[in-house]
Amino acid sequence: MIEIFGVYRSRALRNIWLLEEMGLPYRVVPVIQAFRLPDPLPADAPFNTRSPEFLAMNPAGSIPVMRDGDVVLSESLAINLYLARRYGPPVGTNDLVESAKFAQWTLYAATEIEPRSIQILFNRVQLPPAQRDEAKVTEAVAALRRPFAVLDAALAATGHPVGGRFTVADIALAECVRYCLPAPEALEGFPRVKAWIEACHARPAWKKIIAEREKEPALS
Ligand SMILES: N[C@@H](CCC(=O)N[C@@H](CS)C(=O)NCC(=O)O)C(=O)O
Repeated sequence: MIEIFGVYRSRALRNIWLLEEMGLPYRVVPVIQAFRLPDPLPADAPFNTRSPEFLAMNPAGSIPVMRDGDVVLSESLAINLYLARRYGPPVGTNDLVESAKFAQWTLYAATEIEPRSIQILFNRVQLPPAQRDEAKVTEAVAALRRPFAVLDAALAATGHPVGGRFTVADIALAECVRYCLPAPEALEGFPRVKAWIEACHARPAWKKIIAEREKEPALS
């Protein structure tokens, strides 16, 4: 069975979402972020991103990690591209060109959207109020206008970025766009992006994993 090492309140959510959408059997092995523990190092600390056993799988010390038989991978988006190619349609693909398009949109999400949208998440939600900087939100909203215009145009034909159906590309983009939702103004002027992210979050697989996520203690 495919194993995802991580927690729902992390980028492991991208992998869990994909596995649910693909209907593949999997289990989540809880590995918590070290920064959430007072002391991650003692032998009796919960399994965390500084545990020697975890560092042996991913020396970078970050979740998620995936194990599928002999294949061990880190980097959430690389894991999803692997699963999409390995297990195929309809959420993945066996086709080389479609695979390349999945990679194109995944890299666009990771490089053009996530670095900005995560600033919104940090500065509107995750940082302690005294450390939040609203100027960083304003800057991120402005910087997202170009990538959101690109995505809005790409959604015009079929409502999806690739293949006219829900795929791994939707997951990569939706998980990076989600971080900007605490600033609704970021989506003003991009009606297709707004309708698309709402449709992504109306999917049964999403609702199921979010219910699991809610059971975990919130990040503070
Ligand atoms: N680019 C990596 C980022 C992984 C990452 O930053 N993971 C965070 C949780 S979302 C983490 O493990 N932080 C814990 C730590 O740094 O100790 C990916 O997409 O997998």
